[in-house]
Amino acid sequence: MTQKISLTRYLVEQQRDHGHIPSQLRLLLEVVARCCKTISHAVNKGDLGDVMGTATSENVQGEVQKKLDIIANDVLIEANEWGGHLAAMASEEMEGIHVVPNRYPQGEYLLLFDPLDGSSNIDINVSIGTIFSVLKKPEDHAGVSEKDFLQKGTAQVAAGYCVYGPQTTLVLTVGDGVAMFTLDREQGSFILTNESLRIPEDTKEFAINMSNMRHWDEPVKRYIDECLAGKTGARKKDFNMRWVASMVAEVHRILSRGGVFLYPWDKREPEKPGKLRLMYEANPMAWLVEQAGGTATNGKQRILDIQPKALHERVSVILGAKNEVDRVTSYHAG
Ligand code: AHM
Ligand code: MG
Repeated sequence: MTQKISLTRYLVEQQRDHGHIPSQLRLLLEVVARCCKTISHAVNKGDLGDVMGTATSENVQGEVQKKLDIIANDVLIEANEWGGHLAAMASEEMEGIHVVPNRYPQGEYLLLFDPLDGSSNIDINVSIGTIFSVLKKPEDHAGVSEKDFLQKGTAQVAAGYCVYGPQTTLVLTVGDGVAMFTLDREQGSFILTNESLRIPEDTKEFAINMSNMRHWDEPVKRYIDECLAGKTGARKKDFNMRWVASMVAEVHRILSRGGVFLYPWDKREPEKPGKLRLMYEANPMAWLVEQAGGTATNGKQRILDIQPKALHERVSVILGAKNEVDRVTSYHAG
């Protein structure tokens, strides 16, 4: 029988072989994985638990929060406060940062997350997920502030997501490829199911919210028009389209079988650079995609090179198959 490799064993062996998962980072990743298990259980309860529906609050983006948004956020905050591995946390669901309380030791890492991405899918039993990004707190001063979080995506030391779908799957990078773990519910642990995910450079599958077509900018319109023209058009091949409305599920499909995903800037809210958030949605996903051989840009620039100016900053996102992303990006340059 092939031996099952648990997440813990994977992290220990990665440290032994390559030395890029120090013990505090390993603790952090194990705590996040444990949170994902707890969130997965809550999601699975559905109408049988008091988890469905809308809460009475709004988040900092002015979006109505779902009960599960709040539950997932609380799970991540509570589990990560006391371990001594973190200095502070930031979340899509909180306006400011959450500094580790004085009664606990302060660690050297910063954790950012979207506790439950794809909230509009919660009540209809479609895949949703948790996205996370880990940074190191700058060492040149004591204490921690929001400014310490404003680091480029290239500074991430770990990033990943957990998708709550037909299976619960954790996908992780620490800068040495992308590994995938599937939750074994009987054992209660994440088991390595793919140690090196790769995104083919070409694809015939794109993902974009087509209902926004009339708001798009010219380069995006040109790219999608060419895909839709199929075999007889400029691309000389037929394309397929998918839109789950959960970025986690979209990126998971791309890491599993290829494709390209776009949530571009559009004219609905021209003063905002896009819908998705740079620091806890785009950056972790961009790093995962690059680590799997894909590309991620905002149409003009590599996402990981963008200097964040604010915690909840938004960004235009084009990611996935290298040749497709390069093509859309070149249309913007033209
Ligand atoms: P959320 O973080 O509030 O769930 O919003 C992000 C989600 C992404 O997962 C997804 O790509 C997008 O919003 C879906 O947007 P749309 O409603 O245009 O389909
Ligand atoms: Mg989100």
